[in-house]
Amino acid sequence: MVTTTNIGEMKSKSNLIATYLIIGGLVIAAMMVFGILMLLAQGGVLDLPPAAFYQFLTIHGTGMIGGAALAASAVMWYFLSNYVELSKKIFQLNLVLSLIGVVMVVIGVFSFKYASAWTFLYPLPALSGGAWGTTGALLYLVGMLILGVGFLLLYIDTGRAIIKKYGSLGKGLGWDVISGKKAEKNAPSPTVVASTMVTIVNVSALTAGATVLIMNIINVVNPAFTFDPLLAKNLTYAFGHIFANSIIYMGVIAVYEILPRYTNRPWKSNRPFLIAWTMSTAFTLVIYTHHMLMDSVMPKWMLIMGQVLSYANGLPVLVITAYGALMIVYKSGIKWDMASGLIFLSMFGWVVGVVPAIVDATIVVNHVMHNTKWVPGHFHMYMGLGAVVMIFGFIYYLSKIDSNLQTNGLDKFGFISYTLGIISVSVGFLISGALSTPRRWATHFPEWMAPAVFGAIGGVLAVVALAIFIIHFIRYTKVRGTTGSDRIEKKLA
Ligand code: HEM
Ligand SMILES: [Cu+2]
Repeated sequence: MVTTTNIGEMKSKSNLIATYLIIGGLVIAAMMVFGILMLLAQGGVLDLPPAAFYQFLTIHGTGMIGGAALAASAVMWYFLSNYVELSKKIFQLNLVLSLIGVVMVVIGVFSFKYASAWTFLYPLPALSGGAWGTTGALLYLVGMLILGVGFLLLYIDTGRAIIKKYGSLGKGLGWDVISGKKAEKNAPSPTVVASTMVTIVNVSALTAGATVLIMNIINVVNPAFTFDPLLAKNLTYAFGHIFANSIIYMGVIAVYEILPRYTNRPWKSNRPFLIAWTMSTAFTLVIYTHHMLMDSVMPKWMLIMGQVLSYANGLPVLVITAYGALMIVYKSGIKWDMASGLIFLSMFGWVVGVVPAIVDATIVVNHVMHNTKWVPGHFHMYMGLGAVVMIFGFIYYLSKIDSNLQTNGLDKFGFISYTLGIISVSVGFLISGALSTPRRWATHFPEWMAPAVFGAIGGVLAVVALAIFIIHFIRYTKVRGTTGSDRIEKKLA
């Protein structure tokens, strides 16, 4: 029953969701501009001092991961709150802490020249060779800590709510169904399963991240305090790898929720689905060691494990989701519009982006491709054409079910322009990688320049498209609530 109080509650919930999405979208768009400027500099078109390039690199990496995680957490929160009781206060607090963190990071990078890249690898924050000082490092590190604490609180809350409803996180992953104690038809929904996975991996990631940030902060304040660089690197990549990965696992909830509404077919958690998610939970936690392959002092078994499991990491969930998406759409008479189109595109981007990642995880290839632009090549594909497209699909979905706002030819143009744009950015990187162009170099030899310029043109297409998506969404927030919620399902199928 829809009462006036829960209409008010729904409105304020979707206000908060909209704020998350608009901020996330604007951050991603702004970071794309820095991406384009970096490519133009590498392509020899723009005369950018190397120090500025590294500041751009730092803000781009930090802002993309932060902005996309923020928006993706709104997707997760929106759907998860239909199953469990989440705290709106915590969700608000996370937004406030994120904004404080972002402001500090931006000031640290642009006013105080901080440029360690978003990986802030110890002891770089304290040892800049004069490129930046203590203030810049502290602003950045403390800003990241505040951001991290906000997200940590959010995932502690999702964990609390899941445990309260389902009994334990294991049950949230459906372990009692896997073991046969509970019938498949009573399994937790895909949204709950994915949210449980994200809760587990991100609480671990953020705890590791907070630990190493605090150690770095003490080291910056008092350089006499040092700690084991190998431990620091492990903690840093445990944080960075897992947190960045979790974006796609939050975004995929949009796929699980939106495709069934468009096809009138349920997306059920069956046993293979649950097993795949449990496998990906375990793998995601341990494979950050693929960032340590050059650290010969690491225990060999850890490196081998990292290498082998990296192949397998996202694969179970990817395969089960891609297959599920194809099955649910097949002969369903689905209506293709912006939301369903973007959701389908995101599956394509994810699958295609994983292929060069798997190629790179092969040791013989890794010997050649390691630290070349091949690496940003694959992650721009599955982040740019996969993870964030799930978010864009969600914003078109929301504006469709909750208003009478129509999409038009401009939105379609945006769809095509975005697809071509990100493919060009990624292909530009992959070609650079194949030419053995190193990643993270401000200056390129002339023979490395052409793919960078090509990528920059693709970047412009992508940023124009994203502007169209954001304008559509902002227009929606102005006319929100012009459709009754009871008409929702009819409108889609
Ligand atoms: C218009 C779209 C984009 C352009 C033009 C672009 C451009 C770039 C460039 C030039 C680099 C540095 C490459 C190098 O190592 O030499 C980079 C790195 C990176 N980008 Fe993007 N990017 C775009 C979209 C995205 C998106 C959508 C994400 C994630 C959501 C993302 C995340 C990252 C990350 C994490 C790095 C690594 C930073 C580092 O090495 O520290 N980018 N990007
Ligand atoms: Cu990784």
